[in-house]
Parts: sequence; C-alpha cells; structure tokens
Amino acid sequence: MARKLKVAAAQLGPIHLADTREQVVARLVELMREAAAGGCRLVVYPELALTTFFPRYWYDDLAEADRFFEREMPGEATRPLFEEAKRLGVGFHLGYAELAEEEGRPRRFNAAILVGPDGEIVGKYRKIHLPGHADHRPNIPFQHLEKRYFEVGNLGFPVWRAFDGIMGMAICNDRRWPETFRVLGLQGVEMVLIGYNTPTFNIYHPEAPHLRTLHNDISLQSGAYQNGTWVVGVAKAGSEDGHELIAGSTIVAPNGEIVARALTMDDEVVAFDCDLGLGDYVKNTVFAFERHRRPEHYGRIVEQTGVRIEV
Ligand code: ING
Repeated sequence: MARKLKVAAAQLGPIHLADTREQVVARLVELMREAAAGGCRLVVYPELALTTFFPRYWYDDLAEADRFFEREMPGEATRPLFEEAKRLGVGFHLGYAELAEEEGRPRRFNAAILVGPDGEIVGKYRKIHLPGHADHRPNIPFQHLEKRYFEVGNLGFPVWRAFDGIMGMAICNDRRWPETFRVLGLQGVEMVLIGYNTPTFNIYHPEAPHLRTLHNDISLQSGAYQNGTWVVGVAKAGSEDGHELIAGSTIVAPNGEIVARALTMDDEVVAFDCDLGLGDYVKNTVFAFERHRRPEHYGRIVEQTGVRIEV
C-alpha cells in the first residue's frame, strides 16, 4: 500500500515593510484553504514567511530589527493560522524569525516549525548556513545581513516521524550545501521541506539572473536524488519594496525529477500527491549508503572548514 502524502508548496508573493502580521496571516490562511480544498494534508510556506526579508536592511540599533521577530509561536497574530489548520485537519511548515530566551539571554534564529494536523508543533529547525555579511556595506544596492541578525542554528539537522513518513527541514542557503541533505539522508529522510528568500540580484559579483533559478534547481534536485528523498522548495517571491526575489517554488521527486513548479511570482499553491516510498528504490540501489559509502575516505569533510592547498 503506497504511503501517499499530498503536499502543497504555498508560495508567497512579496511582503512589504508596511504589511502587517495580520494581513500576511490572512494570506497564509487563504493559501491553506485552497490547498486543503485540493486534498493537501501538508502546506509548506517559505522562509521568513511572516515579514519582508528584513536582512536586506541595515539597522544601527539591533533592537530596531526586533519588530520582525516572533517572541512566541503561536502568538496572537499567528494563532488564527494554527486554529485554521486544526479546523481543516492539515499540517503546515512555517519559516519565521525567532526571538527566544535561552541560557538566560535573548537568542535570535532564522527558524522553521513543522505543525501537525492537530495544530501542535511537531518540531523546530534553526538555520545553520547563514549567508551574506555582518558589516554595513553602503555602496551596494541592498544588504544581506543574516550573520548580523541571526545566530547559527543550534538544533542540528533533525528528522521527525510525521505525516506517515520521515520529515526533515532546512532553510534557504542550507540547500546549497550537500552536507545538509546528506545528514538528513543518513537519518532516512523521505521529504525535506525548504523555504527560501533568494534575491534575483547578486550583490557580490555580476551574475546573469537566470543562474539564480538554475542554482536553486540543481541544489534541490541533487539533494533529492543523492539522498532518495522528496524535496519541497517554497519561495517568497516578487518585488518587496523594489527588491526582487526569485520564484520557482518546486516539488522534486526522489529520482531528481521536478514534478510541479510555480508559474507566477505571487501567492500560489503548487500541489503534488507524493508516494513517500518512491525513494526506496534509490536508497536500495544507487544510493544504498551502507553498501556504497566509504566514510574512511571522507575525513576532510568534517575535519576541515575551509580549503587547504597542500600541493
Ligand atoms: N538567501 C539566498 C540563498 O541562499 C544567496 C542567499 C543567494 C546566497 C545566492 C548565495 C547565492 O538562496 C537566503 N536567505 O539564504
């Protein structure tokens, strides 16, 4: 009997600085209703799905950025989403900026949660690969300050048994690092949920914009194929106060095939009825890790951080 999970990539169009949490949550609820009406049991929202991509802005005073963070989840503004999920009996993934109190001090993470059809949080992931820079660079069109506003995630790359399968999460830049998928793959992951906010413009080096979508696709497709897992990549897209983000939300099968793709740069539901066991043949043949991997030769992957030229 196939273990089917109809999943929705719930792509978001732009969220502007002036948009309130209540306005955004209303959009999330609308997308959830559309997905549920189409038979989806899991709705995947993007990274930082409650606010504009604020790491593009420099604030001298870090406290000025705190308005983009959630101090509790669910909180007053997000509770309607949890309640609607419970009413519809669907689960969801949500990316957001987390302001937590841990070890007696405030901690700020780029986080994502997985919520079950009962409206209860199944698990949380905190983004590990933080791209960009931490200093102010006024001579570029916008900043990318995730290293300023967030700490490196401290929860590892966990998986959870939920929705009749083994689920994992990653966030945006994490998808560019094969280690992300391999650590999840070594735990038998069957579906990886990834939200992203990816600017169309490269602030560090001239680059043709089409390469942003190419790099998104090859990252998601190789992660899926090389670990025999479904991957659901969901964009916040379009022009946020004039700053454009790529779209291209995508559902990738464990054989690396893109099976569904967003067509717009707006709020859009992209759904596919996934057979969670489809990756079994990939995991039992070409990527039968137990039979084929040779960790005794992989030492550099964990012993080194950067490149060491020794020749
Ligand atoms: N955004 C981008 C991402 O990894 C980026 C940043 C773009 C890094 C392109 C490198 C190249 O998709 C986030 N939020 O990580």
